[in-house]
Amino acid sequence: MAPLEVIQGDITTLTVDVIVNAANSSLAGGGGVDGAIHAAAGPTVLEECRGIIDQEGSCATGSSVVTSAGKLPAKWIVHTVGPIWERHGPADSATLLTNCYTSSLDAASYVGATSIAFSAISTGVYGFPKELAAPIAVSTVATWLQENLGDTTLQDVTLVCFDDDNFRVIRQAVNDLKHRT
Ligand code: AR6
Repeated sequence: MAPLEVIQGDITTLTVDVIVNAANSSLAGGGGVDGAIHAAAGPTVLEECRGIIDQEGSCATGSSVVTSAGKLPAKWIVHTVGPIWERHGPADSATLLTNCYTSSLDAASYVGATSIAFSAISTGVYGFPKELAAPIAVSTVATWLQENLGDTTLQDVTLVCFDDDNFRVIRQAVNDLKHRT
């Protein structure tokens, strides 16, 4: 199984094939990690996002699209649209967050990426409780890797935590998974 690593830091600085952005359904840019990624990547990425929206319409929650990464050290950005906790509620939010991780891994694998780094989707402005999002992120990635072993280019998956709380709960979720398997 590909190693699953947890680090604390700024996802825009990472030299990996794919970074995963916590986007919105109109791919219009925004605050949080989305704002940081677009600021560092430069205007070409936003232009690509506009082209995708013009062609395909707005992105469904849980889905992911790929663009180039502009001035970032990464090769591609996967933009995924996380659930809004207050709007979708606990059960649908859990399913939709699972879909975000799965569709991002599918997209990264499709373009032939060998490494991918995730931001903690929906755990900022979108209000998904971090302690509930962490085990979903970890178990979804672990399950996807098990199911796609031998069939994917992906070798390294990193969960990037910006804040201390996510770093704590995501490391805890990885430890819990290790003790269960
Ligand atoms: N590197 C890694 N993680 C980061 C960084 C960074 N540079 N900056 C923030 N985070 P959020 P959401 C973490 O709000 O909840 C945007 O406006 C942060 O600590 O960025 O999915 C979009 O346009 C948090 O844990 O994304 C959407 O409208 C995590 O990123 C909306 O916010 C996600 O927080 C999406 O909300």
